[in-house]
Amino acid sequence: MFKKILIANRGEIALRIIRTCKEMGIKTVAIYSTADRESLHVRFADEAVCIGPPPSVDSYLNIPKIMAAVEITDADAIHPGYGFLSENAKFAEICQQYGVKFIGPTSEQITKMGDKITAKETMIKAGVPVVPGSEGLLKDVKDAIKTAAKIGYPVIMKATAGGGGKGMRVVWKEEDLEDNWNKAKQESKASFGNDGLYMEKFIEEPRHIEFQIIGDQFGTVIHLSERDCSIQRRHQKLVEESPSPFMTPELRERMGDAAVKAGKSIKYEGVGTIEFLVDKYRNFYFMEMNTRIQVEHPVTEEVIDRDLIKEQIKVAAGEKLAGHNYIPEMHAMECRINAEDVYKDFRPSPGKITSFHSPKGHGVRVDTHVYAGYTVPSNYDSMIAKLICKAATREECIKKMARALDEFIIEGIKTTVPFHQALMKDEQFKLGNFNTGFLNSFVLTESE
Ligand code: MV4
Repeated sequence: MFKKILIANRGEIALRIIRTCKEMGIKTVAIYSTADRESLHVRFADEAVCIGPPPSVDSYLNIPKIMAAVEITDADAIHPGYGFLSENAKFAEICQQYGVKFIGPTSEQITKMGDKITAKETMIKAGVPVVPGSEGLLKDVKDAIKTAAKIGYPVIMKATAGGGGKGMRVVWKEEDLEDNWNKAKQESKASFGNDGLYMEKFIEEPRHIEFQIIGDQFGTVIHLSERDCSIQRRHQKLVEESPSPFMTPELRERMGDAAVKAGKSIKYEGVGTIEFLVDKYRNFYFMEMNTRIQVEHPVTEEVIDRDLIKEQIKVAAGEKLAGHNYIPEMHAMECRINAEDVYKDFRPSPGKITSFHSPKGHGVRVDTHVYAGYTVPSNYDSMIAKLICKAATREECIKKMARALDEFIIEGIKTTVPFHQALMKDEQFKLGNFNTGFLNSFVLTESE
């Protein structure tokens, strides 16, 4: 087992990782930017190294500085968390060259899944269903027009280097194709430095259902059930839950098998997520694979009663997995609490938190790095806490969440708490009638 893990991240996830390391008897090293001096991950780690000024490129994304921190603290592993360098194949490779274990998949696995066309081709070979579409890259606009005619409108163009919604364009009819082609090319060139595009049939009003998987170094891959992440706004997830209200035992069997097949086909090591689009007929299609621990992992932890960070560290250290899948035994839901003004188009609301009280009680978990007196910096993403509730049924879970949200006191900044309070009262949400388009028509009104 590792003796000392350097956590190449900040915020709640850095703290979350430190907690598990402590329980496992592993020493921890925090790295931090000058904006995070007062952060709890710095306080609770055994050692802390300041690696630079607030901008991420000078700190949490700066590989030479991080490797220098590894060197001076003699850490034998790096946990990248999510975001930042967690899906950076180059970083994983540099770690390997340095002889420090990157807690995650191999750089080859990251590269393979990072390129969306390669990922899709890999899934087709593995026998995992994918959305019908172009064979690889579109050559030119003529090829795009021909392919769209073959697939049938509506179609969606996606950047092969994309993901998370960037550089995507939906086209409803042939006369709009050329214009969208040009725009998608420009956008993906500007965002990713790669203007490779591919095309798919556009699935209308899909659900986003993802499977958590974990693989060990001996080729065993299992799934840890699904999460429904359909409640999103501009590709930012706001609520995640498990089980999916749309799931049936039969669908879970089919999707779970596909997710495990996907992982086994690349001998996947570590925790990962297979994202699927699910249409109203319960057809499902591979969308992307995330090769990291995700923000919403606690939802899975609560329904299967396992510490995923612990499992992740164990497989990274070469331990073997027991070979069976897990299915949810409870219902869990997570609300992302962001420092944002929900009445002003969710615009960021950084600043000093003047008072803070987090909800408590049976079945309530809050993962956060903030406290009263903490200043939310404007340099990083706006998530300040995750409120996770669990109960025997979805109905009880929603009631508990509503109660917990009412108990949440955060003053000095605006947060997404009022959004979640309204959502927990929405009849369609309570019935489980939603898809990825749900928030387009969800109206939030400011009441006294
Ligand atoms: C799609 C789609 C419909 N049809 N692909 C958005 C993020 C990126 N990972 C893929 N996305 C989509 N791909 C086909 N063929 C609809 C979306 C989509 C979406 C997916 C998941 C969650 C929220 C979404 C919001 C808008 C569009």
